[in-house]
Order: sequence, then structure tokens, then C-alpha cells
Amino acid sequence: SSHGLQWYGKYANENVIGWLRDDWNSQIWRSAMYLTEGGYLNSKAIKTKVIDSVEAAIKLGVYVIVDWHVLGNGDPMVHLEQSKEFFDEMSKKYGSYPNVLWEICNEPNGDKVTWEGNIKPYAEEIVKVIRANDPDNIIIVGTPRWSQRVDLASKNQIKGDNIMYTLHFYAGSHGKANRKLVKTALKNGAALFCTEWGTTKESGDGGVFEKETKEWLNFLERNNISWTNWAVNNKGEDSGILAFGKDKDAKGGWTDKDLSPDGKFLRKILRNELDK
Ligand code: IDC
Repeated sequence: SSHGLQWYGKYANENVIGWLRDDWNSQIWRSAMYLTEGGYLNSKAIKTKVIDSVEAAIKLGVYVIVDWHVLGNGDPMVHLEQSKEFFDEMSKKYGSYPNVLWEICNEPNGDKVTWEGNIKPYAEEIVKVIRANDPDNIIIVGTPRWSQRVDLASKNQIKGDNIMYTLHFYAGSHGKANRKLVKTALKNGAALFCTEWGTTKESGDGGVFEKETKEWLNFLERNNISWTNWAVNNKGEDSGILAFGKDKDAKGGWTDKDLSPDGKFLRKILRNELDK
């Protein structure tokens, strides 16, 4: 996954996505388009970063997730109209490319934000908009409590084909209890996509939790759940794959000294060089 495109959008380019494909065996890119914190609500120009990454992914033959990164404003309904407009435009443009996936609300959150009251009604509106232009690309729907409560969504699923539900975790903060929620969702027949996880604590920092990560990855593999990892940046956070300040020009071609401990670990995971 990209980091917030408003900060590290320069990595959402063909060189980096191509390097990740060829050297890291990565099959997918996620472009995280924040709404708040200087994101899309501040300037729609950030959309060009999403478009660049989709064009690159089409050219490179990798999957790409277009992520409407709900975070600061926990209720996706608050910006329903902006979301409709965005997904209408994007699905008209790219709905005919089978490698494009729509992630319509990253992480709904807040005590008053419920599946029935907010997220599902929002998702039904956006599904309608996308399906008018694109009959079958995968749509991934965020779930309550920062996309951890996949169980709640699974009990009351959205009608329609090719709809999946978002599962997120950070290995240093979430473990067995969250996997139990996943098992419930799978039992209820929900299709899940882990569009964001980190090796660290949920802050995106706090060290790399290798043992806990392996537990999660084995679990995802056993259950055929695909994933994208947080995140491509050189900010110096533990969840960033680049070492602080490296690859300023976003060219790819990284050697070991360009990578953070998280980056080295992730590369091994993707290249299947790690003992499970
Ligand atoms: C974090 C970034 C961090 C930034 C913060 C607030 O890593 O640099 O300051 O967002 O914008 C999520 C979110 C994701 C978070 C990530 C780590 O989807 O945007 O990124 N996280 O905190 N959910 C759980 C963890």
C-alpha cells in the first residue's frame, strides 16, 4: 500500500510499482487517498496520484486498489456526495479493466458509526453508482471499528456480486481475538480482503513484531485472504518499508541499505524467503 498520497504520493509511480512487482513479487498496489489531513477534501488534485497509479498498474499488469481513505471522519456518510462523484468518475474511466478494485471506505470508526446505521447504507449507495458503470469489478467495503468487525458486516451482507469486506490488523496490537472475528465472518460466508495490515503497533510505529506477523500471515494463507501491507514511505516510521530519507526521488531499485527492518522483512515474505 501507499502511505497517505498527500504526503508520499510520489511513490505511486510506474518505477516503484514495477520494482515491487519484479524484485518483491508484489502483485498488487493500493493507493490510499486520504480525505482529511490535507487529502482529497482539501484538494481534489490528489486524484491525479490515484490515476497515475492505476495507469501504471494497467501497464504493468498488476492489480490496483483505489482506496477512499476514510479515517479522520469516521462516518463514511458524511462525505457521501463527494464519494459518489469520485467513484462515478473513476468507474467510468477504469471499470472495464479487470485489475482495478474499489475500496470504498478504508476504516469507518466512532462509537456511533454502525454497520446498519451508517456503513451499509453508504456502501449500498456507492455500489449502485459503481455498478452503473462497471458490472463486475470487486468492491471492498470497510467494516466497523477501523475495519476490524468483519463479523458484524458478515451477518447482514450487501446484495450483489463481487462484494468483499475489509479486514485490517496491526500485528503488534491485534491478535487472536481479532482472528476470532474473522473466523465468524468466514463462517457466515463473507469474502474478505485484508487491504491494510502492519508489522507494528496500530500507531504505525512501536517496532516490528515478526512472530505475531507470521501468525497472522499463516492464518491469512490458510483462509485464502489476499492482502496489501502498510506502507511505502521513507518517513522513518517502523511500518514504512524504506529507511528514513531513502529513495527521495521515488525511483525504486532499492538495495538492502535503502530498506528499513520492516522493508527487509516484507521483501523476504513476498519472495518466499522466510521460514514460516
Ligand atoms: C498512519 C500513518 C501515520 C499518520 C497517521 C495519521 O502511518 O504516518 O500520521 O496514519 O494520518 C490505520 C490507517 C492508516 C494509518 C495506520 C497506522 O488506515 O492511515 O496510517 N493505521 O496508524 N489504521 C490502523 C493503523
